[in-house]
Amino acid sequence: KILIIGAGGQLGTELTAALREKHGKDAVVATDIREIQSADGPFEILDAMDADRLAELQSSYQFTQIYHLAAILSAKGENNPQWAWKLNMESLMNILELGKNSGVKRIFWPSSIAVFGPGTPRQQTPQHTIMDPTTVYGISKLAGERWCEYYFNKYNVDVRSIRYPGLISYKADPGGGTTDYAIDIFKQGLLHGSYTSFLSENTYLPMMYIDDAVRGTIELMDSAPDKIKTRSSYNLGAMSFSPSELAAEIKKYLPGFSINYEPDFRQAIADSWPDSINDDAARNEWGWKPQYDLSKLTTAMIDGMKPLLKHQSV
Ligand code: VAH
Repeated sequence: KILIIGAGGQLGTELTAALREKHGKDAVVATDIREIQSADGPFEILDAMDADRLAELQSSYQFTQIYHLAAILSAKGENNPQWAWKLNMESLMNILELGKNSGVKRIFWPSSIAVFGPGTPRQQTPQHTIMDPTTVYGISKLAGERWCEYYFNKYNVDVRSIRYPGLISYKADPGGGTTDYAIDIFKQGLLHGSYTSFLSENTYLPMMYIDDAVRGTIELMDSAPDKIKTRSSYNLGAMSFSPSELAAEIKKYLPGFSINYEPDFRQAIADSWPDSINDDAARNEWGWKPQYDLSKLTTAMIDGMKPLLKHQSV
């Protein structure tokens, strides 16, 4: 059985659906800290910081794979750094310990481009480079990467990880990240025809459409262990764009769309992150290849969000 932690989140929602499609509904146990409305299969309440509850679920379901997706993201983390650190680290340590002491065979844990910082080369950021994150989220992801590698080297825990760029999707809301503008812009564009961006017009960030992220994650988890040479976390690239480039693309569908810019504290976070990512290691070691570029992403988002908005009778 497969355990998903944070199944109600932006990534968890779609990864749970994809894994249920692949392995059957009952093979995937969705968990979250609160009930999820559209739980379409086995569901349990789980606070990932509660090691006893985790052990209880492990003994009833005998999980062999875990996807641990619960975390406090970059922007939200800055409002309460101690809490973000506690949640992000304690939950990861609980899962790694479970991997060491139980029948769990494979673990997935997401890292992020937030592990990079102002000292990191911005363009085509290499797999191995300076890492000096400035957010509590980035610090927790960098520390988490070191712990994943440690548990692999020391205890042979088969843990795998991806440094996700900003993930763009419409089925579930994002959880308080710096890249969230690139989702909200579609929603506001469709609803109101305009958007006020909290990042400035030429702020480039690495981004990825959710289908690529889900497919890449499952491909990584399905790869033979000897292919996975990187046990900290893999750089994964797909595209890179700025708010003004995204706005221009949206205008092709919504000709009257307008954007203005009111950068806030998230601008400094974005400025500390890479513009684009070199993902040769993932491509060479387990065959990663993105399928969505900016124009395909825009089409998918507009198509996906239109019915949603009508449904809300806005
Ligand atoms: C964030 N979306 O903005 C996340 C991500 C690329 C960064 O991990 O916090």
